Amino acid sequence: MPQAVLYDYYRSSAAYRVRIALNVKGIEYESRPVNLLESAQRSDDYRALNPQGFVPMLEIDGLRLTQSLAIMGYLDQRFPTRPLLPASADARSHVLSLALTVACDIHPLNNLRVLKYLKDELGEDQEARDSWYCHWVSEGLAALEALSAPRSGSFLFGNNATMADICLVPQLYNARRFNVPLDPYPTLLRADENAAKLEAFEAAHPDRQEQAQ
Ligand SMILES: N[C@@H](CCC(=O)N[C@@H](CS)C(=O)NCC(=O)O)C(=O)O
Repeated sequence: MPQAVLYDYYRSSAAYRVRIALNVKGIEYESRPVNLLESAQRSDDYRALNPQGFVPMLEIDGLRLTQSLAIMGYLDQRFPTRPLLPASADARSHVLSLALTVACDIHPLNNLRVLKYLKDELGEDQEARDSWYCHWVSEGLAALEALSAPRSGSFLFGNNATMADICLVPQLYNARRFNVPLDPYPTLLRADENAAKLEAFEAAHPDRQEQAQ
């Protein structure tokens, strides 16, 4: 097994994705906390490693990998057992489109730096910021529900957890923190409930991380 170091923050949903993927692959790793609330991601030391100033970043195989979906793609190719994506071109494209709906269309609008900009630069109050969050997350989750429902099973695609569920679970964790109503999304809730029964997902939960203690 390779030595792996994850630059991590327990409540970062992008880092949470990578924790799940590492667990699915059975890769032990050292979690190296980057405290986002203290802006450690913007420190010169961290930016020297990752100029974008984001977590997650994974050091593995002598490489320094960034972007959670690219990291998961690397892990999937390098450790093909327990695949994160289906084999057929059709199913693979479908699962990736679900994962990207979360990672590209929902998550970036609600990132810490965006919420901070609304507050610090545009002077938006808590109510306006919560409304922004709720609007974009709800719109995105509604799209994800509609896209995933026809081919869903216990999980977003069929009966095995995939990269789509790995993106979904952290996003729902985040949505609950902001009290976004989730009842309109039965497919998403079913997948989330089934994923919570899997050790790989459970062990990656923010509450289970040392930083949460
Ligand atoms: N597209 C990136 C997003 C990474 C990202 O947005 N990370 C957030 C935490 S979830 C972050 O580091 N934010 C720092 C900031 O907003 O200043 C990925 O999937 O890895």
